[in-house]
Amino acid sequence: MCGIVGILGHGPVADRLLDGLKRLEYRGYDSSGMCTVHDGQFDRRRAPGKLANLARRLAEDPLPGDGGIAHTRWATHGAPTEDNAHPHIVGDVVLVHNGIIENFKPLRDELIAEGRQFLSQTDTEVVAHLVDRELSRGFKPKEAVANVLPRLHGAFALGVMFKSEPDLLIGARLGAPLTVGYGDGENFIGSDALALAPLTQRIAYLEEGDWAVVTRAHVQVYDKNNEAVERPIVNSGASGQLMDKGNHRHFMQKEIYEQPVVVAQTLRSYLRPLEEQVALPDMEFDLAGVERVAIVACGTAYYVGMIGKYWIEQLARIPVEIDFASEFRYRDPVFTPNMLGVVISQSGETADTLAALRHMKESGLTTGGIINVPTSSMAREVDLLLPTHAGPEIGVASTKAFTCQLAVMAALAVNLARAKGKLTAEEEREIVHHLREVPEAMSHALGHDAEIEAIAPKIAAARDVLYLGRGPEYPMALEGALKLKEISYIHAEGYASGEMKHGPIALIDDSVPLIVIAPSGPLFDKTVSNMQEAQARGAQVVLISDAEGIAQAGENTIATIEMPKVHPLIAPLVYAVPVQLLAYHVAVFKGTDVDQPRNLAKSVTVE
Ligand code: HGA
Repeated sequence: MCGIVGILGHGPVADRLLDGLKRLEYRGYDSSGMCTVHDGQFDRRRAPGKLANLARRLAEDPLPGDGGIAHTRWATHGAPTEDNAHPHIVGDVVLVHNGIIENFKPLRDELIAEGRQFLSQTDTEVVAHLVDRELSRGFKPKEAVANVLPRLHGAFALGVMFKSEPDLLIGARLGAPLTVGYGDGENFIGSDALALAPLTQRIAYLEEGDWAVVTRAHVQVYDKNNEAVERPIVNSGASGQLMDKGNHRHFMQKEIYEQPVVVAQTLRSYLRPLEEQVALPDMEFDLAGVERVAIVACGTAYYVGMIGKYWIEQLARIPVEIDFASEFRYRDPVFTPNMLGVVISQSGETADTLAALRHMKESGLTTGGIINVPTSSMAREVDLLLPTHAGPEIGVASTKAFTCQLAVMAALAVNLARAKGKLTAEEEREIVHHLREVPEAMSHALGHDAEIEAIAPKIAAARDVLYLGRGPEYPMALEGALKLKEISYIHAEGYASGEMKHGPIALIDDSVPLIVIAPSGPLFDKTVSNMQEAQARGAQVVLISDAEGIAQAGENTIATIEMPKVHPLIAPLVYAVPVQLLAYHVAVFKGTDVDQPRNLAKSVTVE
């Protein structure tokens, strides 16, 4: 979600700022802007919509200056118009912001009462006014920012520059990520290391409450108490190449196709082939003592948590509760002794999940995190980091991060089961064997791409689509519905197949496609009965199953998608592939913006 880049450079910076914004594009945004400081002036270009609009404006009216800040905005306060786009200029101050200033209303009222005029509907503009007010009270830029930061409630990453001090760039973070990049006589700030990759590999990650005073020659970081602190400068290892789609039409398609490789990569770090065991990174606590697990996540990652509940309860016999991160704190959950808190997040920055993690830590829970970005806030704050190795995920709709999270969740479930004495060595060997089959089974599933593409037009015409599944395939049904909603804008719902007759069956007629996810196995017959109840009422069924299941129940469907026969434990990883491909092809058929669907952001850094 939204991105910040700031450069104090030698020579013009507009092209490099634009390149940095392109690298942050994957996060989702709905307007963008850039401002440089030169010859004692601010010079700004902003544009609603895609970065191409800003690029066009810059081409028509180039932006000189060797220092500046730039921003992609995902609107939270005020429509995505040019006036609301960042950077915001007030007097001597220009500012970009990611996050939400929760107390902006009283601050705005206070400033308006003093006669200040606002030019946007954003919460952000109050910050620019507050800093400007400190300047007009005689404070120097650095003191002005230091005075303002404690007044801001909520979450923010900020970049601030000053007309009167062109060699000064101040960055600050609280609840939203920000990094400082160290160059050769140039320095930078950016939302992540990817944004800065072509500029520098030398990165310092700001900690919560930190702010950094950056000049071309020097960087000084202060903590939330305004004490000067050192933050380690690390080699980011981020590629300077612009992410490319290879031979694929969209990043989402590329990422769906990468799954056999990245899931294998992820599993490799959790499987010990010689011992035929599943292992976790070293940890300072004993999983044998875990008596309850609380899983917290949002969106697609939440469905990983739901599948994790099936696996952990079944294998380790430990009760698991699962919450949407945005609900977790507010329902005032009951924590019991020896509870393990687990967060799941691709970016490791999702604001709700991060807040939930902190709540668990403050409540004394030991925490683990299944996270894709190892340098993220969550990765740094959990007691036990369980990394996924999906590589950067650019498509806004999560695909490969989802299946890698499932792979890690399986490893966690098996480790808990072993620690609790619920799994024999033989049983674990068998699970290792099945987990090692996943990449090949996923490749097999990808082999059905053309058939799935051929089904897409039948789904694309629908107004509503239902997905059904039972057991761990129920969360898969939810995930299928979410994928379709996200990228094709078709209303879709996932249901536990047995729940159909308790309500949604009323929706069924021959205009509502029903996608049934039903590998053959212990739950198959029951799911098929539910499917047939719907067929009796005209439902147009697409059955996703294996050869055995299709032979048994594939009649009277509008299409079947055949998956390899796999062990129930790994079925969610394999069945994710057709579910993703179906959503993808429907979206392509409809001509939507697959990689950056409307209104969505990749890493949701506001609560
Ligand atoms: N709240 C601010 C910034 C939102 C954001 O993080 N954008 O990416 C606004 O609405 O402008």
